Amino acid sequence: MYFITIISFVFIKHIFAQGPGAFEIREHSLTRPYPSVFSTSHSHWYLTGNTIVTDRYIRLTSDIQSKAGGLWNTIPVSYPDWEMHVQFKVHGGGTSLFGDGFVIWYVRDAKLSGPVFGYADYFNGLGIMMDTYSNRNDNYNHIYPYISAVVNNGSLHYDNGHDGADINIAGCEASFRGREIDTLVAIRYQNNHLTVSTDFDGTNTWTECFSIENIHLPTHYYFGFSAATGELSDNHDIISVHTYQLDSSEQRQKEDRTNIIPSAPLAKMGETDDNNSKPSKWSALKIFLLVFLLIIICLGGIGAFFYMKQHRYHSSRLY
Ligand SMILES: [Ca+2]
Repeated sequence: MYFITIISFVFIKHIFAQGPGAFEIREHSLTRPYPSVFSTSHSHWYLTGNTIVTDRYIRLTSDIQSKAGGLWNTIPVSYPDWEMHVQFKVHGGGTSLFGDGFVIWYVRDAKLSGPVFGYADYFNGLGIMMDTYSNRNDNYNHIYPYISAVVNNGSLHYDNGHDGADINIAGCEASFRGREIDTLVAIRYQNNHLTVSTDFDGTNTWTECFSIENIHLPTHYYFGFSAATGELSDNHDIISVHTYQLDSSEQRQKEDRTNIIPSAPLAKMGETDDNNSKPSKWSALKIFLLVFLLIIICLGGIGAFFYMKQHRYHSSRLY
């Protein structure tokens, strides 16, 4: 069994390993067997809250109500462009009610706790929200689990009651919960371009979830993970983390990126409908305009017909 595990890890790593311009950063990665020490000055990883470690997984929360936990890297990221592959597992006893999900963070302040999936609200940085439960009662046109991105400069409130819908900048439906096979998510940040991809089918191929340009993130933030349960619960397990430094342009290497304020100037907050639902909105508007145009043309045609008839009647009376 142990042998199979090692083989599978080598396989995963081999398949997803990056090209010649990328190399794995050991300090920002975490694989089995996990280090025997966490949360010490010698460790690159720090545990918060209810997180527990076994030989098979790092469990941010167990399938128990009102738990919260975190897993935080202690070494800031000094390179501007990176890609992170996370193998995780979200599962539990609930069949229709479960929650709430977990978040992959790239933030200024590590190890904090709070109401946003166990992390602090009004955070500085990037959150990739792996949300398994919709807290909203109002209309929304995608199903959960749902992956979304939030870029925050410390001024935005993440409203759990609305799944952060008003500040999400991109998202996709993502059926990652309760899978028997490995579930993986990849986050790539290069040249201010953020791409999130998934592999939930064990095919060893990435499927793009979303890709957005003009995302500004500084260096020297921290990677981390957090999860929380409330009335609903689930096991939120991190299995492995592989982080790669990517090729950066000369300009990006030279510039001081430590003071960049996290921002997504071109992203439209709140427009996180997935690709399947966006066209339906537009097509509804298009259909309305088309019907409106047809009615105008019909009315015009009918008007012209009666005008012509009337004109002919008057004309015929002249003879
Ligand atoms: Ca939610």
